[in-house]
Amino acid sequence: MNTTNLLTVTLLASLFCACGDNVPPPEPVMPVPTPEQVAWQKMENYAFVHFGLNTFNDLEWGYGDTPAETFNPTNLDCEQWVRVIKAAGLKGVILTAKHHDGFCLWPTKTVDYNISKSPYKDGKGDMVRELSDACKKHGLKFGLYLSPWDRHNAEYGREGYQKVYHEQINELISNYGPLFEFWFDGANGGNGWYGGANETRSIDPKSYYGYEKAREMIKAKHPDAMIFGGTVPDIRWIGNESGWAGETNWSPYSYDREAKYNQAQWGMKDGDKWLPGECDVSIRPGWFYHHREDHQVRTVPNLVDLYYRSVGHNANFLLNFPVALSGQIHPTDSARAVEWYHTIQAELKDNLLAGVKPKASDTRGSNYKAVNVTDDSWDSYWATPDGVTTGTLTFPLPAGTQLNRVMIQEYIPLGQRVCAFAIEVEKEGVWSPVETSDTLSTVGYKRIVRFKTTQADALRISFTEAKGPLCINNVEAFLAPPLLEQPAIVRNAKNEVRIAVESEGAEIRYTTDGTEPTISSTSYTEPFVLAGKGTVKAVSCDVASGKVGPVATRRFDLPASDYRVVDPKDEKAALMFDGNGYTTYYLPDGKRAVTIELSAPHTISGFIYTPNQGRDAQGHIANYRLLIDGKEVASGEFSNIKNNPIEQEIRFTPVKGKKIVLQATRVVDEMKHVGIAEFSVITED
Ligand code: FUL
Repeated sequence: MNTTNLLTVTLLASLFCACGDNVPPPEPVMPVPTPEQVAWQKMENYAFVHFGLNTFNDLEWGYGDTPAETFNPTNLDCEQWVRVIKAAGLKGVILTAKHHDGFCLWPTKTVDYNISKSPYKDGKGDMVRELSDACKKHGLKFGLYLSPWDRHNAEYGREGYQKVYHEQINELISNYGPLFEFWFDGANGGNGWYGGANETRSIDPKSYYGYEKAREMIKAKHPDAMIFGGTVPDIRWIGNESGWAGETNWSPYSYDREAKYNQAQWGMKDGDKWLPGECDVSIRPGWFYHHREDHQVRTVPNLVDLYYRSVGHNANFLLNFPVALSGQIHPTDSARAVEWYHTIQAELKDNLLAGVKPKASDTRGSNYKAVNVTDDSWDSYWATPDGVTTGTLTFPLPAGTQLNRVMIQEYIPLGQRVCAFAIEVEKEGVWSPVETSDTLSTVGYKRIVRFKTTQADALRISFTEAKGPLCINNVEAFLAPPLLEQPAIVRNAKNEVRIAVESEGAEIRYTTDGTEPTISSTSYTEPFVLAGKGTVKAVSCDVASGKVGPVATRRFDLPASDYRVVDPKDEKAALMFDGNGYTTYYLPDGKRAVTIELSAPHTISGFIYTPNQGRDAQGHIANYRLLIDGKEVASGEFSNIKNNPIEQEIRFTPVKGKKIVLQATRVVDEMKHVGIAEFSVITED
């Protein structure tokens, strides 16, 4: 080093000592994320697309024998998908290159059951190519879902399949450019076509698929890609397909430890691996497109709520678009998604803490000052000295500032630390906690707390328990405008209709004649009786501004009083008709069927079965038979009911009858009693 350089270094060092105090950063609290995991977490929101043979055959889980010729989109446009996804603020998209039916959306050399055997582009199509090209063109990240379970492949369950599966991975990772995520879903084994064998095959997912080798292959070509599922993942499934993470949500997790089925929703405080949560959910009830769900697209308030309960709960949000038969995202879905994005942008637009200088109870040194939480840098953070694991940040505000959201972020490269915190506001010299139903426990990458709009002269966040010195890199606060929720409409066992809404200060208007409710429709003040068939539509409204929210529609068929359970004779059976999906009738030990008699014969064209809507409920019917007056009118599978326990609507050729038998031919957890939360028939007269 020459003298000038030496002088410069000495000068710089003395300058650093004069303005900084050279205190080292806190020791990391293990486990910590890799830089790739941090980059992935910063994506926050991205899209899923479920598209394939199921789309054209109105299925959720193809059996493996659906003809390849039925894959025939007439107006396929991957650029339309990408435009919608980008306009909805989503940062990437994951495509179902192969779902459980085994049909490959690219012209794989591994199996014949692929897009080249379909009429699409006369067998010259390649969906993986089309979507990856569109993503490159529009600057969107691209990922792939390759179902390990393959209901088509004759070798599935035997030795030969692993080679095929790995070769499919090899094709996908070699030919379509950078991938940000590779998805192995968890559905495994069971019945299927399997090359014509039509049987049930079970495997041990831990050893059967060779996930360790698959990981090596993927990482060798795509070091940044996050692997979802399998035995050696980088991220974890959040434990439900409803799109939310627990309020307490630790990114650390341990898969090799005994855990409750739903533990993934909360993570593990003492988990030994950094496995951040990903919340997957579909914008419609099903993952694949079904025309009958066109009116069931999630509303904007519902999607906004999910954003707060996923990204705002320290997880990423994976929003699925079931692309329609035309080969495009349905206009309702795209409009909702784009409006959802704009609503969130509007809710979190004006940061009330921007440029505010907070006061900290304690500071590690001049490089870790409290002001780092309101600057624009993600990498600067407020930290407390070693040994200090509690502390407060107080933000002065212009007197009477109104607010209802607080966002907090921890500097996760050093691990997740906060275990408990409190949010208080000062009004005329008095401090009080904000009104929220949230448990204020973990923070992690991002925590957003919603609370009742309050006035404040100052805001205080108290961290009351942490796993090490505090490292907070960002705090923001907002006043989100009121959002009018869609009301919930239910009819109980006494045929009484109740309408409820959660929006702060909102009123409800409704109609029963099929017309769209407006601000001048009947005001809902108390339950009313609907003793026959009918449609109730309701909205919440803000009387002051005259604004109304999204319309909720419920079509009610026969009322509860028209059903009588004749076998088993059990008072509790009435729970099937009480309009409450959380109260469930569990059949007595060994019983697999209920017999119901209608008060009069009707022309019946379908039925609706609702499994228990409670968290982690069991006893869902997986396969069913329905008999009317002794004749079987329908039988089949409620695909994916374990992970996505939504209302199941089954249609059949209309039959006139009175006596109905619903039989469970398979239950998700065979050891459990058969559970029916709600049951109703669809009548045509
Ligand atoms: C699950 C599958 O069984 C569903 O069909 C869907 O693909 C969902 C995202 O993952 O495991």
